[in-house]
Order: sequence, then C-alpha cells, then structure tokens
Amino acid sequence: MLTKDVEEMERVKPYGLYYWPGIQGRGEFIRLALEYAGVKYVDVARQKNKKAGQMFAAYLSSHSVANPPFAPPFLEVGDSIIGQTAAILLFLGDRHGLAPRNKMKRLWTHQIQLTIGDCVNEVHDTHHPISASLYYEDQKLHAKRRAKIFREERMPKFLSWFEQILQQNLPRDPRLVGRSITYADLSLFQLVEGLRYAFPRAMQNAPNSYPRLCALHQFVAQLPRIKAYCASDRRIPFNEDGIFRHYPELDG
Ligand SMILES: N[C@@H](CCC(=O)N[C@@H](CS)C(=O)NCC(=O)O)C(=O)O
Repeated sequence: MLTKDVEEMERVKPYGLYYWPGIQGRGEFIRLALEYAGVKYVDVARQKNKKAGQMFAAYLSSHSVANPPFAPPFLEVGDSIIGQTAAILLFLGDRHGLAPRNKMKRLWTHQIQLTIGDCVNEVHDTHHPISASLYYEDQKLHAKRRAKIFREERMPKFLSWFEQILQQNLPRDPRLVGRSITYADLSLFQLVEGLRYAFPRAMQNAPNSYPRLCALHQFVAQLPRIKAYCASDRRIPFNEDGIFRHYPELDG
C-alpha cells in the first residue's frame, strides 16, 4: 500500500485495534505504541456495541477478508488488516516516528521486538505448559516445573541480553536503539511491568542485576503520555486471565 493511500484512510477513519477486551495481553504492546504516538484509535472489542463483537469474529472467520489475521491482536488500517504484534509495530514504528529511519536499525528494532515476543510466549507457557486450550488447574504440576526453569534459566538469559544491548547502545541513557524512543523501548517497559506482576519474588533483585533495564522501565513509566495512559481506565489492570498472571506457587 502506498503511504499516501494509508494517510488518506487514516483521515477517513481511525485505526481499529482488535484484541480481547478484558486483558492487556499482546494487545498492550500495540496500545502503548498508539498511546505514546498520540494517535487516534478505537479499541474495538471494548466498545459497548454489538457490532464491534461481530466485526471481531468476522475478521477471524470470514473467507472474504484479504490477508485474514490468524489471531488477535490485529489492526485495521483503512480497508486493510495487519496481524502479528511485531508486524503491527513495524508498521506503526515507520508511520509514527517510533523507529529509526536507517533500514538496518529498523530491522534491529524489529529483531528486538521479536525477542520480546519470544519471552512473552515463554511467560505464557509457565502457566499453560501443555496447552492454551486446557485450564491452568489441569496443568498445574507441569506449570510449576516449567515456571521454575523459566525463573532460573530463561528469564535471566532474556533479561541479561536486554541489559547487554542497552549497555552497548548508550552507556548512560536507557534506550535500546539510537537516541530516540522506539516501540521496542515501550514493549520492554511492558515486559518488565508484566514480569514484576507475575514473579514479584523472582524479580526482587532486578534493580541490582539489571540496572539499565530497570532504568529504562522507570524512564518509560515517566513519559507524560505513558504515565497518563497507565493512570487512565483505558489501561486494563493485570489479571489472571492474561498472559502475565500472578500465581504465588509459580513464583518460587
Ligand atoms: N505471534 C502472535 C500471537 C498471537 C496470539 O497468540 N494471540 C492470542 C491472544 S494474545 C490468541 O488469541 N490466540 C488464539 C490462537 O492462537 O488460536 C502475535 O504476537 O501477535
């Protein structure tokens, strides 16, 4: 699609974000980017009208939709639909100054986002290690085992990598790529928020172990638009239906 076409569509209708209405989940990475960019959007499934729910279902099941998304979140841009969190952010980053102009740096930002997504998948699997279609109660034993390995091996591996790339980019300012804020910084903020909610004990020592990561979290939390968003009722509180769930038995 030509940039001019996208601009024209945005003028006519705001972005439509499609995501489950009761949780932050993966939709939150998109909400944070839209909120920080100050872009108009409709959180479609949270609108109190029947049509919104019907449209959500239609996009996921209709054979008449071109490029149908496999799963939410997906973003409606004019007559087009973009699925996959990292692809949506790639699009928004380019369109709203949330990514570097340099092609290789844009690709690097995308790689970081994909790695954040990998970590999010592993967080999800701590409470649903066998299948997302089974209740947590039916996979509690495996969840305990999986969560221990996540807390002790995987989480430190991911967080050390983020700490290292923050140090390599700018030793003083907490930014992942270049000097300006990118969507990856916003997403990393959300990952830290989620990990602190889900694993407060395991994250207790994070400020000592990952000082740059925690500085980035603090820095993003203080950005006026993010601060205002987090204090608003547009921000859904963490809960035990989402990806980041606090089950004390999984926190060691
Ligand atoms: N890789 C996709 C994952 C999408 C995904 O797993 N979405 C969840 C909600 S967070 C879902 O509803 N999945 C339904 C399914 O996989 O059948 C992304 O990052 O957007």
